[in-house]
Amino acid sequence: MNQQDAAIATTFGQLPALLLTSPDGAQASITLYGAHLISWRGADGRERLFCSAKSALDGSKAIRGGVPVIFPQFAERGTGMRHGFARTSTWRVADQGLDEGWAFAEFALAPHDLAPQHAQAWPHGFELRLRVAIRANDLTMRFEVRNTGGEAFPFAAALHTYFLVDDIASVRIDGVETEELVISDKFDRVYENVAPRQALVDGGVVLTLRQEGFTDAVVWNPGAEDAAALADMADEEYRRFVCIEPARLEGEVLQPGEAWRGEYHVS
Ligand code: TA6
Repeated sequence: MNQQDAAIATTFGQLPALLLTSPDGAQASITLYGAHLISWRGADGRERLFCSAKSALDGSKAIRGGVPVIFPQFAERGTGMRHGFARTSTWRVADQGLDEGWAFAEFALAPHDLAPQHAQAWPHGFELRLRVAIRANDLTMRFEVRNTGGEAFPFAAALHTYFLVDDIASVRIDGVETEELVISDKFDRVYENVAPRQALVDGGVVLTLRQEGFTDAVVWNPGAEDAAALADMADEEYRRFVCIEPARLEGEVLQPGEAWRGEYHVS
């Protein structure tokens, strides 16, 4: 396999995307809209990410599934737009290729890429980078925020990962609470200063999750009632995913010239 075959241009719904393929057969698709990882299959061929059949895939609304990049605000913790503008902005491909068997792509977002209303509402000099790399049954995401302006700014960030599961009722999450976590209904909880290693146990499958830089985590499933109220989710789909999200919810302030980095490793 040569460098060109590791990342090829494709579409997902109506959205331009990159398809990554590693020499050992792992695959991932990332849309430029949101630098949104929407599908990841390890070399074992199994899809690991949920994406709703009802998700908008035309750039009119954030994608419901995969890994939305949350920046510069988490949920409604601030006066800006819910979960920030990164997931609904169109990023650029900054780099792509092969590196020691990893197929990777790196996406960039700066103020000149934003819709004018977002650049006005959040008037800071910044550059975001998201690097997605896959090999064997491993996924690594690296998110970087750089202050390219003249003034400090605070931000929040998260990788709002929708893991595909067989049935939410039989899933176990280790590492976020002192006891193992089982989800039986609507669940939405923030874990500050969480342990950096967690596990998602879904029947015979164990995904190991490791976060660096991200100090917090959020676990979410809407449950039957809230799922029914979501226009971009089919009623029964809540059973098929759980969001486990490495996050930096608050407190991070970047001085001019400084950068912050958060990583998520899943295997
Ligand atoms: O991360 C959990 C959360 O903030 C929930 O409260 C939930 O509503 C979810 O994100 C999805 O938000 P969205 O804006 O994508 O509908």
